[in-house]
Amino acid sequence: MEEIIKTLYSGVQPTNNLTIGNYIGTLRSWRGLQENYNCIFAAANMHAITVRQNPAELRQKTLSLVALFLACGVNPQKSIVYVQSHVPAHAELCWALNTFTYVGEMERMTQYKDKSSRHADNINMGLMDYPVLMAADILLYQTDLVPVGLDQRQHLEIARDIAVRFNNAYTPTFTVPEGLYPKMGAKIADLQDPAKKMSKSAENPNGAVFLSDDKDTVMRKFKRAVTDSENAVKYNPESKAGVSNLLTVYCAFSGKSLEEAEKEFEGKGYGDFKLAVGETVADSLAPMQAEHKRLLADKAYLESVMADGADKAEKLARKTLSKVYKKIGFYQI
Ligand code: AQP
Repeated sequence: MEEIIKTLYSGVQPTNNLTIGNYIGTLRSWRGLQENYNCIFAAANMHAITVRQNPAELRQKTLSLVALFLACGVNPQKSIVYVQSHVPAHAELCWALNTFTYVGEMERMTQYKDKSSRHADNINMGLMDYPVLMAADILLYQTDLVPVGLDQRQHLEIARDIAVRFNNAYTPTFTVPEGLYPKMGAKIADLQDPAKKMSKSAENPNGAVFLSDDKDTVMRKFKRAVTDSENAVKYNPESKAGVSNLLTVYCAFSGKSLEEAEKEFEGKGYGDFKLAVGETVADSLAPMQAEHKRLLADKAYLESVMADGADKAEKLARKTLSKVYKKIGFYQI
């Protein structure tokens, strides 16, 4: 019997520079996942404009993000890599799914509440509709699995609800997707405020380590990271949030277990510990940064990857969209 390979979808917004939070939460797993799944990876530029962007920067960051996917080990021969706005079906399915989503549900979304308080001068409809567009992204490809960080769990749950609602209103149309959360590092915290998640658009740039940061910057940011007065490198997210976050980052980049890491720093102070975390992160980022730089210099190649990806994504997306249009009663010619 032929084995059915599951479909996996993930996207990242080309907003600002990516952080080690984005990397640990999702990107780093992509290389390995390609071996077992049909993978589709998107630069989610339609999501990015829910917060005002500089057009020239958005274009450049989109290209840079595609290069970063490849620098992280995504193989465009194996996986579909594309830019969201190149596949019009996302906007089209989003519109249809809007009519299966309630305003009250969207108003309750944590990210909507957070972003509307941070961008009070621009609480636009897109910001509120973000989860429906995300549902369209996922459902268009009959996705089984979505590797994301914990901050996206609420949105993934809504995508599942919308899929079930639509399937029940008609006949089974969408695969109901499951979230794939990393066992460790599903929510990397801000280095200056461990109660907050590390974010690309953090107000304090010292709180986030960017994938593009050079070694000096990485070392400085870890040196200044908030810890506690105990001076014991132990994992306890409740009472030692800062140190536990650093331990998580250290393990994610070194491949060591928490027990191994705790043992390694037994009897050592926070100074030595932070130095080791900084060194490990900076040394792991260096080859990826070099590959990213090399790829960015080859715009023609990146554009060919985007065009090929858009082509493949469009074909799959159209198939689902046409099913949806048929079920909801759109006249088709
Ligand atoms: N701190 C985090 N820890 C673990 N995973 C994280 N992700 C984001 N922050 C962390 C995961 O990264 C992926 C891409 O995120 P996104 O581009 O869709 O935007 P986001 O979730 O809104 O991330 P940011 O960094 O906070 O971006 P801005 O500041 O632009 O809103 C997702 O899988 C997310 O779970």
